[in-house]
Amino acid sequence: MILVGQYDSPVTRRIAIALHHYGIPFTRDTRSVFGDAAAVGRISPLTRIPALVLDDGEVLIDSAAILDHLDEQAGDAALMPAAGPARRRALQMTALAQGTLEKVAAVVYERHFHPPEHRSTGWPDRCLGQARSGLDELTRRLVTPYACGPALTHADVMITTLIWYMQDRMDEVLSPAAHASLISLAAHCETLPAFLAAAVSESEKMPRT
Ligand SMILES: N[C@@H](CCC(=O)N[C@@H](CS)C(=O)NCC(=O)O)C(=O)O
Repeated sequence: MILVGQYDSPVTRRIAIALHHYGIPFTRDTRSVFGDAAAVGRISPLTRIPALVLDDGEVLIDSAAILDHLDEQAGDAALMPAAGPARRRALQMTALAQGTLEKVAAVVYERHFHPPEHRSTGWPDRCLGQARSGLDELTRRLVTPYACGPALTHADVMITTLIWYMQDRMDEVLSPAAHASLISLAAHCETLPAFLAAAVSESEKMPRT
């Protein structure tokens, strides 16, 4: 199978980490969703990443829907509890982290695509406030050693790729004091083999304006 997308996309990287964690072999298409938009659009109908091209040519889009398929392949090793409160909790923590990413990315895109004189003032502030609330709530709900308890879940993966993105690209609402537990969880996860195997190289970063 082929994973389409660059690893500076936290939702793409989280698919790569799951694939490595499950030991599922894959190759990569690292063309840029911005620089090579036409090529990516021929594979991924919304011209978004990640997309996963299965061996029979079927194309899966959207990280949650892709992980649903991979978790099925992984069976008992899946990074998502099968049912009950544990599953609900892991899904909610993952949703909080992914929702926070969406608000951070909205600010990054606003600044990247609009020159200062055309930028909205209210919208980025609203997004930054929502991102800060997301980080605060994740911090409140976090347990140890992993986000949802004793075992690694997709919530840890999403939190870690989110923290990487914020530290690399836009860390103004990430507080080293208030969000220390998230930062330290991410630092630990980055030392795990599946995360190291999906490290972000300089060539996979969206250009800065
Ligand atoms: N909900 C989607 C979000 C995908 C997404 O927003 N991907 C970004 C990269 S992180 C993208 O492709 N951006 C380009 C665009 O939307 O034009 C998922 O989880 O896969």
